[in-house]
Amino acid sequence: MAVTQSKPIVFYDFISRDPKTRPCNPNTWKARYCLNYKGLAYTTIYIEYHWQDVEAVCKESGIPPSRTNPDGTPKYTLPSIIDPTTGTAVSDSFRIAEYLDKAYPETPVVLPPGTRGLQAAFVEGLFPKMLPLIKFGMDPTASKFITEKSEAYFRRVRGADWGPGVTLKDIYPDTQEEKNVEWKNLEKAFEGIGNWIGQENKFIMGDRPTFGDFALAAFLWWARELWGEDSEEWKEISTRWGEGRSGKMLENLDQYGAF
Ligand SMILES: N[C@@H](CCC(=O)N[C@@H](CS)C(=O)NCC(=O)O)C(=O)O
Repeated sequence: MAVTQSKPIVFYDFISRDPKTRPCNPNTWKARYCLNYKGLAYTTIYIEYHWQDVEAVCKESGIPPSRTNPDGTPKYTLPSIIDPTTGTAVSDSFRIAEYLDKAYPETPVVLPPGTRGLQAAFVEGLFPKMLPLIKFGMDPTASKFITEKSEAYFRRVRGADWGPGVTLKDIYPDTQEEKNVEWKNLEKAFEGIGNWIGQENKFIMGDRPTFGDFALAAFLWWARELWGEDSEEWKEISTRWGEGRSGKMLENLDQYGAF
């Protein structure tokens, strides 16, 4: 299936409420980092979070659903890509990474041969560790990421992820005591991830980043957008915890952070 790219890939990402806010969805960033790292040409189409937009755009463009809803109906999600060079449409960041490695084998590999299972396990293991961050991200005032049109939908589905009838208000640590607990949990989570990777390693596999690093960097990127680059919270995460390894990691990937 190896090809030479002849036309830019079309990459679908979410639009932010404030046009000055950088794209900040942790799932779409995994795919964007892969595209940038591989040096592939692409154009971005920004769409609303609102499911009718995601579903309508995907269906119209022939992008398959990435999974099924609990009721068995197809679920369409971003990131998604369409590659006009091969006529292929792919959804789900991991599948996108696999596709790009296969279609463009001369570009830097993001899932090195023999590491697929480990990469998948790393990304899956990362998610529960990032739950404290996700809770902070459910801040009712942090909807600067989500447009007005998509806000009600975002609140409903993200709440429902935690159980029937759960609202974002229930998830967000809104008392100082809850904040302190989740902040400590987040610090411990980053410490744990640092121990997985090893102090001597820049990235999971050593000197070169791979898909799992992009997944971690995508969460860090989100944290930076959430609190703001100059906030005390971001300074603590990026420069104090783990002797600043998270900040350094994101900096090391800055060269692949174009959007
Ligand atoms: N495992 C998927 C997750 C994709 C996903 O769940 N994307 C969410 C945004 S964070 C989405 O598109 N949601 C649309 C919706 O809920 O309608 C990936 O890595 O691509």
